[in-house]
Amino acid sequence: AQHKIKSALISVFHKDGLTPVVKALAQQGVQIYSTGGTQKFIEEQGVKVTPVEDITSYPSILGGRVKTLHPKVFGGILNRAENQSDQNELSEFEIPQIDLVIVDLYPFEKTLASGASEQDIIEKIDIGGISLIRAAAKNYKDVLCVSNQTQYQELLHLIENQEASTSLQQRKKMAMEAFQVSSHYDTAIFNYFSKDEEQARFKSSFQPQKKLRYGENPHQEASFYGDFDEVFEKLHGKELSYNNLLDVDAAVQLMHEFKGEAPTFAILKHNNACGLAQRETIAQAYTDALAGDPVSAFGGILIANTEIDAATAEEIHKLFCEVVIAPSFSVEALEILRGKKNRVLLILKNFEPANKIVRSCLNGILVQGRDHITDDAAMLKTATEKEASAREVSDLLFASKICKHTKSNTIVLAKNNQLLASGTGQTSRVDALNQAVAKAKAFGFDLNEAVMASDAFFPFPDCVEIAYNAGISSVIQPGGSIKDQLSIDFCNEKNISMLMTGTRHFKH
Ligand code: 93A
Repeated sequence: AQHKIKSALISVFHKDGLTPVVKALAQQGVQIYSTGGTQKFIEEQGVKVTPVEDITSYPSILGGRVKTLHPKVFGGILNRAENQSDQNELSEFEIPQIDLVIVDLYPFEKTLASGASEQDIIEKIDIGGISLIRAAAKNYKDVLCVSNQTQYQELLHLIENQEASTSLQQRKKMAMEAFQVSSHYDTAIFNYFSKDEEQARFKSSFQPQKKLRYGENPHQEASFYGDFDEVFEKLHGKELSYNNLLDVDAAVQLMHEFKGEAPTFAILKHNNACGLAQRETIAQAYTDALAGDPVSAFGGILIANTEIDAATAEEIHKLFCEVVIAPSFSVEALEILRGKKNRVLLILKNFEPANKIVRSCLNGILVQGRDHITDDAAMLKTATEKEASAREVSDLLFASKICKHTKSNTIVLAKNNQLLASGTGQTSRVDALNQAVAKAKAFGFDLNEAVMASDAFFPFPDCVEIAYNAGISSVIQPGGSIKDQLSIDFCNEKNISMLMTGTRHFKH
């Protein structure tokens, strides 16, 4: 599987960094083929090079659009050394073997970012180069593919220290990196082409306009741009306010994480969950969500992921709440809940979170992609000697879903699929944790064997210390602090488990 490089095809847009590479290749007696500009550059370095036209017997045509796209070039790259008929065809058609391909693609993204004209941007969609990369990477068993400048150091090392020979493992790794380059490149092109459609979608989400009674406070005017009726069917109650809409949005985003799961009920206040539980029945889920913080629940927004039945409605009816959202209500439940004139009842028809999030900023707007990652078991890496139990893993993932939808800095404490308490929107993680612990205790929870989720890493071991003292047995966090080890050491010392997700879930 150790292959010696005997010939190379080099076609690079940026020529910098290439000089030591071609000199080293020449020193090893490697035959170098190259395209127009690259060939000229290599010659200027005093290195012998053969124009690719000598292989193809074709000039570069269409203003350079077609220069390497030729069966003699691709035959030289794609042939299988172990396939006799491939090799016969190489001789029959006088195709030279190519063992190394070096490409630096047309700078599509840079051209786009420079504000160039559409014509210039389209011209910078590399066709030949990307094909060379894909061909060489596909045939990694025989060919080494260098698909970007950052790999030159590694390549130089192979040429100089391994006498220009490569192992299968090295070629396969470079092939993987090549497909990373090609997929990134094509994604950038896709994004460019889908821009118009995206903008149209973006615009339509700003219509129609609905005037609201007022904004966050009565002296602020406000409107909603969007289509409420596409998401909800309103069955009952007063007009939704600006603050209600924000809470309703937070509620459906949060509950989207539990879509299709066992009956789950959440109670939100100020866009954060103050109660959430997953149970066998929706009535039990409501009772255990309410237990999380019966004080905050007053005037809250309630959401269920399954139908609300009469038993649940009877319990809800005892609470003053602003909005109740569910995929459906039983006939009896509706009758009970309609018992309060102002209480808003909403059927959640269909909600898919948008891929873009928009906020005003410095008199302009900030736009970002949605946090579409939900932590799952496959992402978890145990950082400690102690492994989490199956029950703990399930609770950790449950807590992390809530954490993702809670204002940062946040700490979420949970046990047996019940939110015990959270610290929300604090200026330090320690404050968030202390708040959560104090709340859990105030509402009578025993934190022994409970789990802790954090939206971001722990810069110091203080949080795990407080958690341990409160009885927490397992922790989930993204990791990535230079001081991770301090928290891990502490957990090891106290025999508690810590699992890293690698994904931060800030919500500012
Ligand atoms: O226009 S292309 O898509 N057509 C081709 O056949 C082709 N072959 C290589 N662009 C092509 N290339 C690209 O040309 C390479 O990816 C590289 O970026 C550039 C190098 O051209 P030159 O050697 O003439 O500077």
